[in-house]
Amino acid sequence: MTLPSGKSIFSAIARFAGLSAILFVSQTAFAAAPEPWQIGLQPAAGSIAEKATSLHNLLLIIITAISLFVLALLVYVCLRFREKANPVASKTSHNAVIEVLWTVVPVLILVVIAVPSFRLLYYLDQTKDTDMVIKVTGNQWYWNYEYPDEQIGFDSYMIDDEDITGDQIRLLSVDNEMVVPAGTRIKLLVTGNDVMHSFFVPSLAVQIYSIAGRVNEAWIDVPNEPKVYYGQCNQICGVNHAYMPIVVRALPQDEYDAWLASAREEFAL
Ligand SMILES: [Cu+2]
Repeated sequence: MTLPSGKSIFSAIARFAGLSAILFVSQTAFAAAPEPWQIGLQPAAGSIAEKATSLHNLLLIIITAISLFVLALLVYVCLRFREKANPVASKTSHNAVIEVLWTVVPVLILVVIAVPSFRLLYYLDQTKDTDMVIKVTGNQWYWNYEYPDEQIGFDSYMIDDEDITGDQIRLLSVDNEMVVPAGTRIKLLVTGNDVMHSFFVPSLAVQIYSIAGRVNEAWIDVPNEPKVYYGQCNQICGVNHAYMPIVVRALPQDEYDAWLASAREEFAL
């Protein structure tokens, strides 16, 4: 077997990178789904996800700095105090300055983390300014969506591998999607019928448990562009846990109204 020349490797990498970039842009333009070899979070959609992503980025900087600092200390100690360089060990047992420092500095770091963290928690808690309500019920192994104001409700099952068509995504596409108008804030009332499930849509930064006999409240801020957001059950709930995905489809108001008109006939409660 002959190896390709350096030039052709570079052009192959360049072509691959270009192709990936095109695929990435074309897919993310219409859908928020995981990408092959993705590192990091899915692109943030809506104000909650933007705040969660910026908190994540802040934490990433802080934990990276702490890890590098601890690594540097370890390397320094290993070299400076190894037996050869330091044959007589120090008998020091106390150092007031260092003890104050290693107490105060972590406290300050935790305060820096706590402020944006609590700000986000309280932001998540404000479900009062929402435009509409959807009740989400977790079942073994599918989701059920009810629109109480419209008196409609339907089950949402994953599309099996052999039935996948067109632009449907394996393990993520469903037969009946949770359709919402773009540019709205939606209150979710999440409950369960059997074991625990968890309603999780990464790009919208919503994750909330679905528990029988209890209604958990959350809200999502759907951006003002038509797009499909994919999610999955995030609580191990039995053999088909991996096969109860979530699809939130945001449509422009007129298309949503058209969907609603047909849904009123098909899914009337
Ligand atoms: Cu599950």
